[in-house]
Amino acid sequence: MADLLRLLLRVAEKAANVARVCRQEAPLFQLLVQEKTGDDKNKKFLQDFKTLADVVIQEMIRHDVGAQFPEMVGYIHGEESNKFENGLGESVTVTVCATEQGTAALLASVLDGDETAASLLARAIHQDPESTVHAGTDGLTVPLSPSELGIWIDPIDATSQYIEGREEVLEEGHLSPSGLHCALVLIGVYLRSTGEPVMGVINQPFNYKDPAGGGWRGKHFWGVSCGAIRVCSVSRPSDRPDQSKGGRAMSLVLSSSEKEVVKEALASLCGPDKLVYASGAGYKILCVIQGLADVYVLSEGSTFKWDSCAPHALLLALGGGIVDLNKCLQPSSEPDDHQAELVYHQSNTECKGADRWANGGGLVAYRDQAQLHSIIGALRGKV
Ligand code: 2IP
Ligand code: CA
Repeated sequence: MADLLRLLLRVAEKAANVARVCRQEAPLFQLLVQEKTGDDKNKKFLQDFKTLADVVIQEMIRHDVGAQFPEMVGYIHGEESNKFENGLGESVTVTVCATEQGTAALLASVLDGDETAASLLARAIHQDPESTVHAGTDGLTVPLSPSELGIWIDPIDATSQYIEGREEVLEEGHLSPSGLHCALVLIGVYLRSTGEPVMGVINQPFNYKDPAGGGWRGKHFWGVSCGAIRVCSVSRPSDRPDQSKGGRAMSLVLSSSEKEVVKEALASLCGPDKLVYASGAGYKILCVIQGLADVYVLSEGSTFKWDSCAPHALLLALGGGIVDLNKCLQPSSEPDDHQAELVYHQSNTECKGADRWANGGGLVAYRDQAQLHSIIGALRGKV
């Protein structure tokens, strides 16, 4: 299934292009912002944003993966519903058509006849990205077949940062709490039978802005975790000289909306200056993957399967993982209990709308088991 990995890297790059094109055209960007309603609303925000870019990217990934791997059609899920309402109150189902012209015509009906915007978008969707060499994917063998796999897509995670659009210059080795770089394209692959994540691709569309006016460049990350095969485009922390743990207190990344009681318990474990806050569930997990933070703790059920599946595969490939915090806090839970790792194949049947796919017990994303155990120890009986 190394073919699937290469395809996902290519579609994620296409997705990043679409995300960049949508921001480049200011009037187009205004048109794209819509509010979510009803059960699909992420209860965390008073007002959540749904962009046409999100829907279009998700459908493009679904289309491209389904074309190469027909066995996966029906198992490609995402955050967004592809029903879109235009300014006239008409409901349009957004799909990617066989031709660029067909897609442009469909998009024009969503964009109230704005053909310029529709053609721009359709071009980005149908254009193949410049062929890039994905180091490490050649010669990789993944013993899986498409009929065993399902996919979770988050077309743009941290939509609020994407919409706000603040530009930050990223400093090597440092976590930058908010801004456009927090927006990520996340594509995760899981085993239908067990729900275990096996492959993940992350694309950061706004990683670097050319100071000479050449626009934004993205960056991608990938990982495979399948039995004994554990490969990641990011090197293991132990292989990075600057990341050795010798005497260094662990650093934690949290959501700015984290509960006081959790912050207090964690501050007494590693010191208040070791708690940092950042936007985007995917970006926070990426910080753990990159070693910019050791652990991400979230006590609430405000993330979803599409937020965590892709980065979870990278963490597994690095020897870490993502566990359900509530499960770990149960008195019966044993350290090293793999039952607590998040899985991706079953919905919370008692919930409605997006909450059916929430990581309802909160989570801890970690690279190091020992650090996970200290976090659980510090939170037990307090949350
Ligand atoms: C959101 C986004 C938010 C995050 C939330 C996710 O996804 O990543 O930033 O909240 O959990 O579901 P926070 O930043 O407080 O961690 P989206 O932007 O795709 O809705
Ligand atoms: Ca998300």
